Amino acid sequence: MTSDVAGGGVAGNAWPARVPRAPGPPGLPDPGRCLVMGVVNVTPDSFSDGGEWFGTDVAIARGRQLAEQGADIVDVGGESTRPGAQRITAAEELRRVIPVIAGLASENIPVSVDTMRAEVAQAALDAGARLVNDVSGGLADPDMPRLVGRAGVPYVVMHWRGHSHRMEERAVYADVVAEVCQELRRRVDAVVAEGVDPALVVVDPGLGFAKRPEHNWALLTSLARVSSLGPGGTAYPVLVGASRKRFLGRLLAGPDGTPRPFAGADDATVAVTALAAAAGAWCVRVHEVPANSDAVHVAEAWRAASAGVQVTGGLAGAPPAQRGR
Ligand code: PMM
Repeated sequence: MTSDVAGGGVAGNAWPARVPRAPGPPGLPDPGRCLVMGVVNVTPDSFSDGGEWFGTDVAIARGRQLAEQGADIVDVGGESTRPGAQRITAAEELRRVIPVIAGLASENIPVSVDTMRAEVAQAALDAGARLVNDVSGGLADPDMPRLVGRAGVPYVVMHWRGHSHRMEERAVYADVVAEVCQELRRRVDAVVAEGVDPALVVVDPGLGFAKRPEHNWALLTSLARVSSLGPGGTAYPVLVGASRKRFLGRLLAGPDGTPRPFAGADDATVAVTALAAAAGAWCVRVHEVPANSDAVHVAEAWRAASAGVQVTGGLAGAPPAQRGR
């Protein structure tokens, strides 16, 4: 099976395979499908998994497990970004994430660091991280873009309108897709002006960050527009972080309107993963890897078959843990 969508003859109704997937940045895995980024939040208070992996050994074990389950990248973060969260100090963030990153990197697991601080990003890169995932897109720490530019590593630039304690009041848009694209393009231009190589930029619509449910859905169905922010509409790879977010819990609310708790949103996350991967996302950031990994394989087969490529094989490239499931 090949995922070269541009190659095969395109079948009649090829939705959504006509949407190309922008190539990923060099230095990261490239299995020819949407990547799966597994999340390890080394925090006591993250919305979706707060406290579960709060401790170096348990966090390393979780990261290793995610990689064995098929995560292409393990994303390690030490600061909660849930709505309303207060910031922690840089010293505390370093204490939480650096030993975990060093432990996973020493096992040759591709690691990204989820941080808004240049100081933490630098220490993480020194400890072996290969990608900087900055939910503020370089806005929270003015030193970040220069540091990433000098380091020459891939950089996730997410759409962001401010720290968590002010996030909800900033979720106001007349045309969310147009405004997010415009603000994201400005951030990409700014980080490139500070020395980041455009070939290393990944963009992210920032689902749930100053976004109401309707904003998240509009962005999810406009990934091609979010991607095409480069000069002349050239495409950047897109990362999608929908996993366990509150808009899924609200979608699945009970008859009395009570949102489904986050852990009950894993199946809905898998559905979003399949749709986003089929629509050309470069990577999905998820808390539970096995089912999401299966979903990206299904999506890749869908894309290939929609493009007229015969799909005969099974899960080529899937981790051993998943074969035969
Ligand atoms: N979401 C969270 C944290 N980091 N990084 C990127 N690039 N995109 C996201 O959507 C994103 C992120 C918050 O989710 P969590 O607290 O459940 O991990």
